[in-house]
Amino acid sequence: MEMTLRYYGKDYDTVTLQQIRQIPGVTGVITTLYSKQPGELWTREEIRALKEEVEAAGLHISGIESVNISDAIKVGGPERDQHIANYIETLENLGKEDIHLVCYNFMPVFDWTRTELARVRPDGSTVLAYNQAAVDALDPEKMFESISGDSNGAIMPGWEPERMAHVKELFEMYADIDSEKLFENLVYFLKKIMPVCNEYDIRMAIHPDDPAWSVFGLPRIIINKENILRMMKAVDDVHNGVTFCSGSYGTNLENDLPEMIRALKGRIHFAHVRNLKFNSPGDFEESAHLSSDGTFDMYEIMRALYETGFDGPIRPDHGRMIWGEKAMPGYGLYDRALGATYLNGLWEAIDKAAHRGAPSQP
Ligand SMILES: [Mn+2]
Repeated sequence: MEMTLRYYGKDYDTVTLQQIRQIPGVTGVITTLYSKQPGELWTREEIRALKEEVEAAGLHISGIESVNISDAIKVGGPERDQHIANYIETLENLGKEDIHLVCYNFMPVFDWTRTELARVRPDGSTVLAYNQAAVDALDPEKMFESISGDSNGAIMPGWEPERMAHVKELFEMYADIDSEKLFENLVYFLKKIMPVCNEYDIRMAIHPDDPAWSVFGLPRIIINKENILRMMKAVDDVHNGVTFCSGSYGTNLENDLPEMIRALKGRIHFAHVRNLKFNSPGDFEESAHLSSDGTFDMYEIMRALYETGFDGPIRPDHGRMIWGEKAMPGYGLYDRALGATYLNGLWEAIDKAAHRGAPSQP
């Protein structure tokens, strides 16, 4: 296991690589070329420049989050094969630069969905939150306005203004796409990219849909154990794996997170570990990482990762906004650093307990 932090690049992130370098136990970053549009090619020179920037700060690139999938690939539109060709060439360029992990998602139109980006908690911190009744009352085309108005000026991943300006057309593109069709298009994409993933040993790690159910009538497929197992079986290659995001799968309380981790053993290439606090099944907020602040048992989640031999990067996921910090909602420095430190502490305790009683080395 390697502890990492997400980094959006110097032009977009309020957190610097130098700050990340000072979080105890964090040795890598999960990053991206944030200005790239889905479907666009990443050149080797651009990737190398990003890598050099990270390495100059004494860190390394542990993986990419994300190389985004275009809507043409998701709906099987006319530009699909060209976009897949660009994706393959991007993977080849990443492989040549010794980067072997790519996180992506296959969510239609909207990436993650939250109804509040700054809900105030009793301690004065602010957090992202979701309320189903608020979603049900909302016109999806107004969703972007409500998100962008509250983002501290940041461009939220998956909510890029260029795409959201065409949200009506996006909905029309998906009019005939049900969950079966979306699944077929995912399998089509995975089959096309597996040869290059094998050649360069690139582990693809699909991020779950968040929340893990259909919103605004759009299909969502990466939501539970059954669907992921189906996806892995359809393209049965170790390079076709998953990002285990506790905060996304955990939005559905029927998902037993430690049990899912055990069922996906060997195919979890990357983990986002965070807690949620449920106020009711349709209302949750992104609490501190600590078990006692939320609904999940973080010790059991980390223990399941440990016991299944997980050896990929973990990152604390969204954090609360605390201590007066102004940053992209969910992506401040302070609470994510606390999260990383807490998760490292759990891991150390689990590791030491596992070795207790084992014969001591001479
Ligand atoms: Mn996540």
